Amino acid sequence: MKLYFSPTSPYVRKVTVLALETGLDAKIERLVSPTTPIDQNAEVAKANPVAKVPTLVTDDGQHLFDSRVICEYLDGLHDKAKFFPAAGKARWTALREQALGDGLLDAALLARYEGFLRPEDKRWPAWAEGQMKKVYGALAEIDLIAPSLGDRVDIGTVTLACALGYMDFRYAGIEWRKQYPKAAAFADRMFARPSFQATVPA
Ligand SMILES: N[C@@H](CCC(=O)N[C@@H](CS)C(=O)NCC(=O)O)C(=O)O
Repeated sequence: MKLYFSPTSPYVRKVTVLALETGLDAKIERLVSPTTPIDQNAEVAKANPVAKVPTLVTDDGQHLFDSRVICEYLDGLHDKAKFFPAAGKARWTALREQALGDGLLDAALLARYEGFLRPEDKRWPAWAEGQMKKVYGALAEIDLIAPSLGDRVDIGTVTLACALGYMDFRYAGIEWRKQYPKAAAFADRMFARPSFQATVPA
Protein backbone atom coordinates (compact mmCIF):
# COMPACT_ATOMS: atom_id res chain seq x y z
CA MET A 1 0.00 0.00 0.00
CA LYS A 2 1.10 3.58 -0.61
CA LEU A 3 0.24 6.50 1.62
CA TYR A 4 0.43 10.09 0.45
CA PHE A 5 1.80 11.58 3.56
CA SER A 6 2.86 14.73 5.38
CA PRO A 7 4.77 14.33 8.66
CA THR A 8 3.01 17.36 10.18
CA SER A 9 -0.56 16.37 9.28
CA PRO A 10 -2.63 15.32 12.31
CA TYR A 11 -4.99 13.39 10.01
CA VAL A 12 -2.03 11.41 8.68
CA ARG A 13 -0.98 10.84 12.28
CA LYS A 14 -4.30 9.06 12.97
CA VAL A 15 -3.57 6.64 10.13
CA THR A 16 0.04 6.08 11.15
CA VAL A 17 -0.78 5.52 14.83
CA LEU A 18 -3.40 2.94 13.85
CA ALA A 19 -0.91 1.24 11.49
CA LEU A 20 1.75 1.13 14.20
CA GLU A 21 -0.63 -0.15 16.88
CA THR A 22 -1.94 -2.92 14.64
CA GLY A 23 1.32 -4.11 13.06
CA LEU A 24 0.42 -2.85 9.56
CA ASP A 25 3.05 -0.14 9.39
CA ALA A 26 5.65 -2.20 7.48
CA LYS A 27 3.10 -2.79 4.70
CA ILE A 28 2.72 0.93 4.01
CA GLU A 29 5.10 2.85 1.76
CA ARG A 30 5.10 6.55 2.56
CA LEU A 31 5.23 9.16 -0.20
CA VAL A 32 6.01 12.51 1.36
CA SER A 33 3.56 14.88 -0.32
CA PRO A 34 2.99 18.26 1.31
CA THR A 35 -0.01 20.02 -0.20
CA THR A 36 -2.03 23.15 0.55
CA PRO A 37 -5.17 24.67 -1.01
CA ILE A 38 -3.04 27.20 -2.91
CA ASP A 39 -0.17 24.87 -3.83
CA GLN A 40 -1.64 21.49 -4.66
CA ASN A 41 0.69 18.53 -4.85
CA ALA A 42 0.15 17.17 -8.39
CA GLU A 43 0.58 13.51 -7.39
CA VAL A 44 -1.91 13.85 -4.52
CA ALA A 45 -4.37 15.60 -6.84
CA LYS A 46 -4.10 12.70 -9.31
CA ALA A 47 -4.85 10.19 -6.56
CA ASN A 48 -7.54 12.17 -4.72
CA PRO A 49 -9.92 14.62 -6.45
CA VAL A 50 -9.97 16.87 -3.37
CA ALA A 51 -6.15 16.83 -3.19
CA LYS A 52 -5.61 16.20 0.52
CA VAL A 53 -3.45 13.98 2.65
CA PRO A 54 -3.81 11.31 3.84
CA THR A 55 -4.68 9.40 0.66
CA LEU A 56 -4.07 5.64 0.51
CA VAL A 57 -3.50 3.60 -2.65
CA THR A 58 -4.39 0.02 -1.77
CA ASP A 59 -2.66 -3.05 -3.17
CA ASP A 60 -5.68 -3.69 -5.42
CA GLY A 61 -5.52 -0.12 -6.76
CA GLN A 62 -8.26 1.66 -4.81
CA HIS A 63 -7.63 5.31 -3.95
CA LEU A 64 -9.02 5.85 -0.46
CA PHE A 65 -9.55 9.08 1.44
CA ASP A 66 -10.12 10.64 3.95
CA SER A 67 -8.46 9.62 7.25
CA ARG A 68 -11.75 8.15 8.54
CA VAL A 69 -12.16 5.87 5.53
CA ILE A 70 -8.47 4.89 5.49
CA CYS A 71 -8.51 4.05 9.22
CA GLU A 72 -11.60 1.90 8.85
CA TYR A 73 -10.11 0.16 5.80
CA LEU A 74 -6.85 -0.61 7.66
CA ASP A 75 -8.84 -1.83 10.66
CA GLY A 76 -10.24 -4.60 8.44
CA LEU A 77 -6.73 -5.85 7.61
CA HIS A 78 -5.45 -7.00 11.02
CA ASP A 79 -6.34 -9.52 13.70
CA LYS A 80 -5.59 -7.42 16.79
CA ALA A 81 -8.16 -5.57 18.89
CA LYS A 82 -10.33 -3.51 16.54
CA PHE A 83 -10.15 0.28 16.55
CA PHE A 84 -13.72 0.59 15.25
CA PRO A 85 -16.18 -1.10 17.63
CA ALA A 86 -18.53 -3.24 15.50
CA ALA A 87 -21.88 -2.03 16.81
CA GLY A 88 -23.96 -0.51 19.55
CA LYS A 89 -23.13 2.24 22.03
CA ALA A 90 -19.38 1.56 21.93
CA ARG A 91 -19.36 2.26 18.17
CA TRP A 92 -21.33 5.50 18.41
CA THR A 93 -19.19 6.69 21.33
CA ALA A 94 -15.97 6.08 19.40
CA LEU A 95 -17.34 7.64 16.18
CA ARG A 96 -18.59 10.68 18.11
CA GLU A 97 -15.14 11.12 19.64
CA GLN A 98 -13.59 10.80 16.18
CA ALA A 99 -15.96 13.51 14.90
CA LEU A 100 -15.07 15.71 17.89
CA GLY A 101 -11.32 15.37 17.27
CA ASP A 102 -11.68 15.84 13.52
CA GLY A 103 -13.98 18.84 14.10
CA LEU A 104 -11.37 20.47 16.32
CA LEU A 105 -8.73 19.82 13.66
CA ASP A 106 -10.83 21.12 10.77
CA ALA A 107 -11.39 24.43 12.60
CA ALA A 108 -7.78 24.71 13.86
CA LEU A 109 -6.42 24.04 10.36
CA LEU A 110 -8.72 26.60 8.72
CA ALA A 111 -7.70 29.21 11.32
CA ARG A 112 -4.06 28.42 10.62
CA TYR A 113 -4.53 28.66 6.84
CA GLU A 114 -6.17 32.07 7.40
CA GLY A 115 -3.13 33.22 9.37
CA PHE A 116 -0.33 31.89 7.22
CA LEU A 117 -1.67 31.24 3.69
CA ARG A 118 -4.00 34.18 3.12
CA PRO A 119 -2.26 37.45 2.18
CA GLU A 120 -2.25 39.82 5.14
CA ASP A 121 -4.43 42.50 3.52
CA LYS A 122 -7.15 39.93 2.78
CA ARG A 123 -7.39 38.35 6.24
CA TRP A 124 -10.71 38.41 8.07
CA PRO A 125 -10.15 38.28 11.86
CA ALA A 126 -13.83 37.56 12.68
CA TRP A 127 -13.69 34.43 10.52
CA ALA A 128 -10.52 33.14 12.21
CA GLU A 129 -12.05 33.96 15.62
CA GLY A 130 -15.14 31.97 14.65
CA GLN A 131 -12.94 28.95 13.87
CA MET A 132 -11.08 29.32 17.17
CA LYS A 133 -14.44 29.42 18.99
CA LYS A 134 -15.07 25.93 17.60
CA VAL A 135 -11.60 24.85 18.75
CA TYR A 136 -12.31 26.07 22.30
CA GLY A 137 -15.73 24.42 22.24
CA ALA A 138 -14.14 21.10 21.28
CA LEU A 139 -11.41 21.47 23.93
CA ALA A 140 -14.05 22.09 26.61
CA GLU A 141 -15.94 18.97 25.53
CA ILE A 142 -12.75 16.83 25.53
CA ASP A 143 -11.95 18.15 29.02
CA LEU A 144 -15.46 17.16 30.14
CA ILE A 145 -15.34 13.60 28.78
CA ALA A 146 -11.63 12.97 29.51
CA PRO A 147 -12.25 11.18 32.86
CA SER A 148 -14.54 8.70 31.09
CA LEU A 149 -11.97 7.78 28.43
CA GLY A 150 -9.85 5.68 30.82
CA ASP A 151 -7.12 3.77 29.02
CA ARG A 152 -9.26 2.89 26.00
CA VAL A 153 -7.32 2.94 22.70
CA ASP A 154 -9.61 3.06 19.67
CA ILE A 155 -10.43 5.38 16.79
CA GLY A 156 -12.13 7.81 19.18
CA THR A 157 -9.33 8.24 21.68
CA VAL A 158 -6.61 8.16 19.00
CA THR A 159 -8.33 10.96 17.07
CA LEU A 160 -8.79 13.06 20.21
CA ALA A 161 -5.11 12.61 21.07
CA CYS A 162 -4.02 13.52 17.52
CA ALA A 163 -6.14 16.68 17.77
CA LEU A 164 -4.54 17.62 21.11
CA GLY A 165 -1.09 16.84 19.66
CA TYR A 166 -1.87 19.35 16.90
CA MET A 167 -2.76 21.94 19.56
CA ASP A 168 0.66 21.37 21.17
CA PHE A 169 2.35 21.59 17.76
CA ARG A 170 0.66 24.65 16.23
CA TYR A 171 -1.10 26.39 19.12
CA ALA A 172 1.19 25.94 22.14
CA GLY A 173 1.07 29.74 22.57
CA ILE A 174 -2.58 29.73 23.66
CA GLU A 175 -1.66 27.55 26.68
CA TRP A 176 -4.67 25.28 26.22
CA ARG A 177 -3.21 22.80 28.74
CA LYS A 178 -3.74 25.24 31.64
CA GLN A 179 -7.39 25.81 30.80
CA TYR A 180 -8.19 22.16 30.02
CA PRO A 181 -6.07 20.10 32.47
CA LYS A 182 -8.14 16.89 32.22
CA ALA A 183 -7.80 16.93 28.42
CA ALA A 184 -4.05 17.52 28.89
CA ALA A 185 -3.72 14.58 31.31
CA PHE A 186 -5.57 12.34 28.84
CA ALA A 187 -3.28 13.52 26.02
CA ASP A 188 -0.16 12.78 28.05
CA ARG A 189 -1.36 9.23 28.75
CA MET A 190 -1.81 8.65 25.02
CA PHE A 191 1.48 10.38 24.14
CA ALA A 192 3.38 7.87 26.31
CA ARG A 193 2.51 5.11 23.82
CA PRO A 194 5.30 4.18 21.37
CA SER A 195 2.93 4.82 18.41
CA PHE A 196 2.51 8.45 19.49
CA GLN A 197 6.18 8.89 20.34
CA ALA A 198 7.10 7.66 16.84
CA THR A 199 4.76 10.20 15.19
CA VAL A 200 5.49 13.47 16.99
CA PRO A 201 5.15 16.19 14.30
CA ALA A 202 8.46 17.84 13.51
N1 LIG B 1 -11.11 15.30 6.46
C1 LIG B 1 -9.76 15.05 5.97
C2 LIG B 1 -8.90 16.28 6.18
C3 LIG B 1 -7.52 16.13 5.54
C4 LIG B 1 -6.79 17.46 5.45
O1 LIG B 1 -7.38 18.56 5.53
N2 LIG B 1 -5.46 17.37 5.27
C5 LIG B 1 -4.68 18.57 5.10
C6 LIG B 1 -3.28 18.38 5.65
S1 LIG B 1 -3.30 18.40 7.40
C7 LIG B 1 -4.54 18.84 3.61
O2 LIG B 1 -4.28 17.92 2.84
N3 LIG B 1 -4.73 20.10 3.20
C8 LIG B 1 -4.61 20.48 1.83
C9 LIG B 1 -5.86 21.17 1.32
O3 LIG B 1 -6.79 21.45 2.12
O4 LIG B 1 -5.89 21.44 0.12
C10 LIG B 1 -9.19 13.79 6.64
O5 LIG B 1 -9.72 13.38 7.69
O6 LIG B 1 -8.27 13.17 6.07
